[in-house]
Amino acid sequence: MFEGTVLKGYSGFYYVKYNQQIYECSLRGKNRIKKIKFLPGDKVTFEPISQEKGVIEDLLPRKNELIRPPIANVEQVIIVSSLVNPEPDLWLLDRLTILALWNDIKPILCLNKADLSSQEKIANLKKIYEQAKFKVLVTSAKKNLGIDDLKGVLKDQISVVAGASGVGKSSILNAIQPDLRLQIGEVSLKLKRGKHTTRHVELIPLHFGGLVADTPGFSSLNLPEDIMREQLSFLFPDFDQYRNNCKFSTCLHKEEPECSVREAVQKGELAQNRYNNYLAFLEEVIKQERSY
Ligand SMILES: Nc1nc2c(ncn2[C@@H]2O[C@H](COP(=O)(O)OP(=O)(O)O)[C@@H](O)[C@H]2O)c(=O)[nH]1
Ligand SMILES: [Mg+2]
Ligand SMILES: [Zn+2]
Repeated sequence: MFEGTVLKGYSGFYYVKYNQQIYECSLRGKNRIKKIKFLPGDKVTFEPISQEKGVIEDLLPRKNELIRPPIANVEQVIIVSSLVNPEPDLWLLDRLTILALWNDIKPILCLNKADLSSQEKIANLKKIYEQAKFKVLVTSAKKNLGIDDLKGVLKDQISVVAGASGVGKSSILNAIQPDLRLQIGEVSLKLKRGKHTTRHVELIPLHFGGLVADTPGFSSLNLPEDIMREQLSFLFPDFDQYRNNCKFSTCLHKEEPECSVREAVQKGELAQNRYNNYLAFLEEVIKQERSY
């Protein structure tokens, strides 16, 4: 019996990676009967029946499970934003960091198209997000800058690449591994129209070790359903050093007196855009709580 990782499911088969080999696996009757759905990223035990075929035996426990894209055991999400064309969407960026942290996934920021950006802009964004304790990479897929750093981050991990359309997600992955030949510059009309096409999700093995999924982004950008208003600010790691100094332990950092977070924003110690997004998300969380 081998232990492998599911890369994708496709017309009734699952493709399971074990060492450098990929096995086309079918399911045992019991798994079919129980209607177990295996996801890319799942660890499974399987019985090889030839050099390239096998039968899946059991699903091993999942560390986490993303719904959109449907992938299990994701360790980190590479949140890609371009510095220019399109301009950084900090609302989306902050939202993706929240979704990642809530699912116990490490967010890593990748600021791409550095070849088109001023140094000030890069330094400014780096400062804001490093203060929030995120690792920030600066890349140019076009000029092959920062690609080795990104390889170092992806090595031996299960990663998902997320971010708006056109920021360079596929270009970056092609720069990392040219034989991937992912399509560049495509804007999916179907997705734009909001049709619920089940998009094919797969984990791609990297030559240097590690698996990565190129996705159109987290297509469902709803905030986590089960999050409570008091929990939100804990998903803003840059607030950590201030939060404990607020007068009220229940402070939501909104209108309460002697709020240390708000004071830090006023003094310019915390980024205004982070705080604005926090307030916007807080409103949403409160509305969501009420609807239950
Ligand atoms: N100047 C510049 N253009 C880039 C860079 N990375 C990607 N692009 C361009 O941005 C567009 C969108 O790239 P793509 O990889 O398809 O973005 P995706 O939608 O996030 O996968 C394409 O025209 C790319 O050639 C970069 O580092 N610098
Ligand atoms: Mg793409
Ligand atoms: Zn406060």
